[in-house]
Amino acid sequence: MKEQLERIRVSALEALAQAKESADLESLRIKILGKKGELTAVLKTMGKLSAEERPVMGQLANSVRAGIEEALEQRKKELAAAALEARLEAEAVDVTVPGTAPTLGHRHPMNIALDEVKEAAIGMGFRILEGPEVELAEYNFTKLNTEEGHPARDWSDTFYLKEDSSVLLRTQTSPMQIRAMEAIGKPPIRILAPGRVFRKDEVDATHSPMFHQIEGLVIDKGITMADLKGTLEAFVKSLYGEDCVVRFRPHHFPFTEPSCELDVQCFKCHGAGCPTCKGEGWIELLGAGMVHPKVLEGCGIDPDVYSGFAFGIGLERMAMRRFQISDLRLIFENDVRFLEQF
Ligand code: 2NL
Repeated sequence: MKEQLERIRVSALEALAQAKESADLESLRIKILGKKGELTAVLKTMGKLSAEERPVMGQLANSVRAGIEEALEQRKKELAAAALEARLEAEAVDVTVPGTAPTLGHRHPMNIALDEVKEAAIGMGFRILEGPEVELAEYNFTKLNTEEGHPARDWSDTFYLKEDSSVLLRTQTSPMQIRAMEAIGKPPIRILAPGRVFRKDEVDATHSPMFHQIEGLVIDKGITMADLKGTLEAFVKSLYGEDCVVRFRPHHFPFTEPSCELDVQCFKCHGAGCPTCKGEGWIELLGAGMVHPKVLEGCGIDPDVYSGFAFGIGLERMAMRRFQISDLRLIFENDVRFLEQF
C-alpha cells in the first residue's frame, strides 16, 4: 500500500506540474481525490490492514492527500498568474505610439463668403431671415411690380411648378422681403435674406440654374438715397477694407425707383484696368435702389409715410472674386481637391 500511495503522489505531482489550464486541474482533482478517485480507492482498502499498519498508512495517506491538495492550490495560483500576464500582454496599449490625427473639414468657400456678408450686416443692425424656395408668382413677381407679360416671367426663364404659372421656384430672394414686410407690418425694418434662387440657364463658366442671392431691405420714416449710399459704402468697406473705393451707376429694376449698381474699384490695378477687372478698372458688386412706392403699398406700408432702400448681391460672384475662382462650376462640383484649397 505504501508503494501505491507513493506512486499516486509522484504521478499526481507530475501531472499537476504539466497541467496547462485550470480545467485540467479540476479534472485531475476529480481523478485523484474525487469519490471515485485513485487515492479514495486506496483508502477504501484500509480495512484490510492490520491494526498496527492502519495508523501508519492512515498518516501517510493524509500526508499524500495534503501534499496533492497543496500542489493543486499552488498550480492553480501559477496558472491564474500566467493567464493574467498573458491577458495584460495581449491587451497592452502603448500610450507612447503617436495618434492618428482626425482629418478636420472646413466651411465651403460659399459659406465663408456668406458668413462674411452676414457678419457685416449683423454689425449694422440687420436681422437674417430665410424663406421658402417654392414661391407664389404673386410674391416672386406681382408684388415686386413685375406684372404679367413682363419678360422675366417667361416660361423659358423661370421654373414653373404649375400649368397656370401661379407657383414657381423663386428667381430672386425678394419674395422673402415681401413676406417679411407683410409679417412685420410696421417699420422700422432692417433685414437680410440670403438663399438659393433658380433660373432656366444652361450651365457654363458664369451661369447655373441654381445660384445664391443675398438681399437687404431697410424701411423707415425718412430713408433717402443718401442712406442707401452711406449704408452700402460702409457695408462694402467692412467687407473689403476701409481703403476700398466705390461708385454708383444708374440702372433699372422693376421694384426700385431710382435704381443703381455699385462698383468697387479694382483692388489689383486701382482703376487703371487689368485682366481681373477686364480692363474696366471697376468691378460690379451689387444692385440696389429705393423701394418702389407700388411695392410698399402692396405690402400695406404707406409710401407717403415710409420709404426704404433694398440691395441684392450675387453670392457666387462674390465668392469667385474673394477666392479668385475662374469657373462657377467648380463651386458646385464638390471636388475635394478644389475645396481643400480654402
Ligand atoms: C441684383 C439686384 C436687387 C432688390 C434687389 C428689392 C426687394 C424688395 C423691394 C425692392 Cl422687397 N427691391 N430687392 C432691389 C434692387 C436690386 O438686386 O443685381 N441682385 C443680384
